[in-house]
Amino acid sequence: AKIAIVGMGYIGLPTSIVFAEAGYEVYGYDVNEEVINTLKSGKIHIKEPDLQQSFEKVLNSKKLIPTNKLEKSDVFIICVPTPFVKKENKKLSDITYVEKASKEISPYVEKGTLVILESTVPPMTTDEVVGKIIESETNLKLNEDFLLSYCPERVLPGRILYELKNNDRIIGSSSEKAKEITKSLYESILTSGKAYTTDTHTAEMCKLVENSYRDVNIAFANELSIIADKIGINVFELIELANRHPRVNILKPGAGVGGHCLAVDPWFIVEKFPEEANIIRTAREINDYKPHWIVEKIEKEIKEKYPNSEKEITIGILGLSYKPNIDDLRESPSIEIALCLKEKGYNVVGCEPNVKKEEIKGIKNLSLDETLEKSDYLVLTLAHDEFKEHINSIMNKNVIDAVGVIQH
Ligand code: SAJ
Repeated sequence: AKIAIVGMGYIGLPTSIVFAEAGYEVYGYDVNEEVINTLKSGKIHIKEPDLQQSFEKVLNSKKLIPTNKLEKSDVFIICVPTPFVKKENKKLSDITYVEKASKEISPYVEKGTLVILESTVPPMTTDEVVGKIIESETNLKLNEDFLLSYCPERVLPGRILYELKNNDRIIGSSSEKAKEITKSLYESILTSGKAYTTDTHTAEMCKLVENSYRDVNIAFANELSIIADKIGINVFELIELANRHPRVNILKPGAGVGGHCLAVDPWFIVEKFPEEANIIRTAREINDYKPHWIVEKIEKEIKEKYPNSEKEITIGILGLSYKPNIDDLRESPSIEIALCLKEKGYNVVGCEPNVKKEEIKGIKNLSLDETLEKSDYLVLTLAHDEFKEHINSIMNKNVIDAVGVIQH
């Protein structure tokens, strides 16, 4: 069968590779000509372990064909990004790319074509938006003429190829036939993972619920960290001890929650159900507040310690990415802390060993040694391996440990 994958990003490209490896004739489509030219020249444009090698194989065997022209295909898989727009303190989904992709494929959708949406979307987008667009562009009827499924991606960057083959997949559709075909399609790329089918709305919610579940649980830990600080006890010790109970498993508090998933997806539920999604919204607010709480705490400590020269001191932020040992800076709470302190007039330097750039968002990115030398005050925002290895030199300074690396 012929498969066209729409969007050659972090999800679309690896997905095309695994379908090509499974023997399908795969067309990797993107509107961005530069991306397609890079791929045609044999190079991938994203950073992910083992991807280049696997890509070369399927490109050379002509199983995967990068293209910026769509054509007829048995299956279309939409893997375009869903950005967000900030409104007040909320984040609203922007499904323009999903809508555009639906329009773009419509001229090639025929009787019997299967369309699969993988992008993260608010509930009631698959049939109600994608389905409707294709219906109105083609005069074909959803389920009677063409088929449509939702099959959200669930992979962790850094482990994409492994997780594409080994994570279970959830497939939602309003047609039994679509469920069946989509299931066998994904089963052909799964090794230990299994494919489960359900209705469309359950599958859409499933993706959002997974990330909201984690976000809510981290918010609980972050709330505890603020309460523990008021009492004057160590939250990491508190959680370690509470987790000794057989049915308690509290996650780790930190500098806040970053990345393009946990810090965004829960808002897609709140957006549709503002009256009902209270825990989900509050969790987002707590996690978004955490970096600001850390800023308030540093300010207070510095004012007490250096009453006359507070703005002359330099604060070093240890870790600028969004989680340990990665180079991804999206929605990073550490950057929020750095920028906030800078705006308040402090000298701020950063240390992000996973990003080889001299400056990150206007913050100087120094080596650990330089940061230790220059800073009067440190905020340990991430448990990067390099920081753990040098924890003794870090402890010699005034330091706020937001992630519990320093043993209690
Ligand atoms: N964090 C904490 N405390 C913890 C765990 C995490 O503060 O105990 C913070 C991290 O430092 C980071 C943020 O949460 O700032 C998110 O990190 P993460 O490792 O929890 O998740 P992501 O955003 O890298 O990837 C998530 C994954 N979802 C789940 O684990 C439910 C991944 O499987 C999804 O595919 C991905 O979102 C996605 O694309 O949606």
